[in-house]
Amino acid sequence: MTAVAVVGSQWGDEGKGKITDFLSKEATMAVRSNGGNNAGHTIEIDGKEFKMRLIPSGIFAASKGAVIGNGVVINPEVMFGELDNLEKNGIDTSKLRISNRAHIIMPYDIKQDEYQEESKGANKIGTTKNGIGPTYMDKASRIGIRVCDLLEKDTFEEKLRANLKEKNELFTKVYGKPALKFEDIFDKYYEYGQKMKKYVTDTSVLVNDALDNGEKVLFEGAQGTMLDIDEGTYPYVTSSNTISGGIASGIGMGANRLNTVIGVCKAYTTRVGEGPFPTELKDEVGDRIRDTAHEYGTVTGRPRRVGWFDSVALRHAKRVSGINALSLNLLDVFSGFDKIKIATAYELDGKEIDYYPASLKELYRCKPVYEELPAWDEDITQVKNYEDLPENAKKFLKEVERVTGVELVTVSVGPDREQTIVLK
Ligand code: 2SA
Ligand code: MG
Repeated sequence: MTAVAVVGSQWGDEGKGKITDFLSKEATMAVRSNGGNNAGHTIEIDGKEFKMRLIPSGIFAASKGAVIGNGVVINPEVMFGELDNLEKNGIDTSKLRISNRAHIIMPYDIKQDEYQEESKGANKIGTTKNGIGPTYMDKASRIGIRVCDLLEKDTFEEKLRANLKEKNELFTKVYGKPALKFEDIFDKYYEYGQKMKKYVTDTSVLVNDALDNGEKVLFEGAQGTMLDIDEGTYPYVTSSNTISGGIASGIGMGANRLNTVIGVCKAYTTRVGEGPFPTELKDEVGDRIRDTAHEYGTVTGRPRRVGWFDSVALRHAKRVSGINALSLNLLDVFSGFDKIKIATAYELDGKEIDYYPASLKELYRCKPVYEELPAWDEDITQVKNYEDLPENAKKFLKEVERVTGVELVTVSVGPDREQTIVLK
């Protein structure tokens, strides 16, 4: 198998970094195709922790390149910060490749994200305030600044002047905020472009060539299916396609190229930010899961909302992303629990349904239909083989496979690389 994608199958933070790290050792190329520094996972290498938000975590192992594809939005300051940190720790960063078609997160995009959220008040999305949404807005409105534009001084100047005119109008007239100055942005960002130059190429060619040569390429998804701009809980979503289809467009490759799509999930569900969450637990059970699993955001530090495993959402994710393998994390959290619940369907206005409603109002009226499974007392954090798991843990995993219709490939029982049970 040459092309393996890792995608989140819930609302992000599923622990994609772990399986990505695991698979990246075999891959010669690691690729990111959506989102920006709203993503993030922590990778541990030789006892050192690296917080990766933009650079593919495959940078540590991939011999042929760590690729930032055209579908990614780049904050150059964050990127160079990450690069500096890697270099300081002796990691070879020369394999980084950046798409000439990727869009740049500009200072006005970050401001716009902040002002938009502020003005929405109670209806805010709860974004990471990294300027992700406004950058994709610029892209869709065809005023975005791409990497290749940053490299042409006159093009960049022209676009920046035009954009600032428009954005400042919005900032001052609609939001009552100060205007941004051309001089404060131009030189700094042109410099970023010059610094970026050595990494810039047509990454679509690079990735397609690697696939044509039979190389193993790992596609690192960011966020999760339920945050997808088309298939997620709109408008409480991020602004990119987080589903596997987003990989094809975010790289410039055929949709038929992926062999395996691994969906990553937790043994329960979490969500940060606002929006519907049918299986949410607002009680002491939820608090217990949050405390046991340290469910606080890596990017914003916000406490994550916690709920039971939702197979309706999982089956939705399986369908829209073509998930054909499942990687489950944080099974160990349920040691010492009395029971575990799995939502098998929703009840909407007295009727049982088996699909994810598009309407937010309907979603808010959905009540999960649960089945209950007994938990276990044993500490399972040192278990290495499936056979050695407590019977009830095995039953839970079997049930996850049954209700999702996808086979598990890995199960994680702790944060360490070693604490992974490989099933297939
Ligand atoms: P934004 O900033 O425009 O993308 O925010 C829109 C909504 O999307 C949510 N969001 C996320 N939720 C969970 N995880 C995210 N990213 C990382 C991941 C998290 C991490 O990929 O796993 O590990 O640090 C992520 N990114 C965006 C956000 O809360 C808003 O609800
Ligand atoms: Mg994450």
